[in-house]
Amino acid sequence: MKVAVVGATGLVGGEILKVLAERNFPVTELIPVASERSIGKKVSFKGKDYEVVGYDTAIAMKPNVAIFSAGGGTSLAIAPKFAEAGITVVDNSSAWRMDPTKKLVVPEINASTLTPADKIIANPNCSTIQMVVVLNPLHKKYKIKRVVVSTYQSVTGTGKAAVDQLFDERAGKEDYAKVYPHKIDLNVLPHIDVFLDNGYTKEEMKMILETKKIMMDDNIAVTATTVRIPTIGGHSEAVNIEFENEFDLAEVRAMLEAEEGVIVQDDPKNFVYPMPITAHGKDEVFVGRIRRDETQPKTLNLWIVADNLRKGAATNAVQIAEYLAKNNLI
Ligand code: 2RA
Repeated sequence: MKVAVVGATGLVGGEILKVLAERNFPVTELIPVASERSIGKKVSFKGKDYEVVGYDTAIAMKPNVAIFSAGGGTSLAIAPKFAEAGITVVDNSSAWRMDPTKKLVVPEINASTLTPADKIIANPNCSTIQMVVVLNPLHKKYKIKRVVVSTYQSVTGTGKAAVDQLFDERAGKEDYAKVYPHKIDLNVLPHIDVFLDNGYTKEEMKMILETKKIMMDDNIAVTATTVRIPTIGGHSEAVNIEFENEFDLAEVRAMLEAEEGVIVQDDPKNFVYPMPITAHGKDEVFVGRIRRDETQPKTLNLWIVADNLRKGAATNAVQIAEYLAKNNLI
């Protein structure tokens, strides 16, 4: 497989290269791609250096698949050019996610809907992916009515500049580039992405709308508060789930333990629960603090953590590419 990685010099781009190598994706030719100012830079893949090329050069090289992590604007402008040349695009940005003509894919849930006609496939938002991986088996069994989620999101979700802001503040620098409107070190910002007219942030609306699209059920009510915290290992989420049907706690635990890509870490007496520091660099979604909401029937509380650059971005995108390759769709 000829594989292009568009945005190869970014934080997620670097993670995509690592995941492709770790999972032994059958790469016969790697094409790292970036904007004008990065052309000629080198990226390393499986111990070899590759020179970054521009968009037109990459299209002319006819990769089977192009995994994009280059931002919404670039994706809107460039992904259709790849698609028109017959190259399947897996896109990490928010540009195509809610386009009704594009599939929004978490492989464990809805990869079976993909066909060779899907030339631009959207990778969901990081905080949505880790939540739906856990919600989906529970929805199938007990039918979800409503989800209330609060997130605790890593600065890596904003990108390299945000990680620099955190460490510059921590180092006590006076003069440094600010990505956030406030200090992030020793602080918490109830603000991810832009504020919309309804008072929610775009990140919150992503969680609300993308969940329904991926799980193919508009009746699932979701409300969200998304929060940036000064951590780097991954995103965490406190999730309250109300079901139509009664559940059994032991059965919930057993179902999640059996779920592909999910690891249950739930032994509070021994201080075992998911944390960003232990999820960092891992491909799985970790779930713990599984307990009944004692204030109303048929309602569950749990805590979900995943590395947002892995399952929340690079790993999910590579898993989509793996599905396409395995099923001769590219
Ligand atoms: C964030 N959801 O954490 C974004 C990244 N895709 O800001």
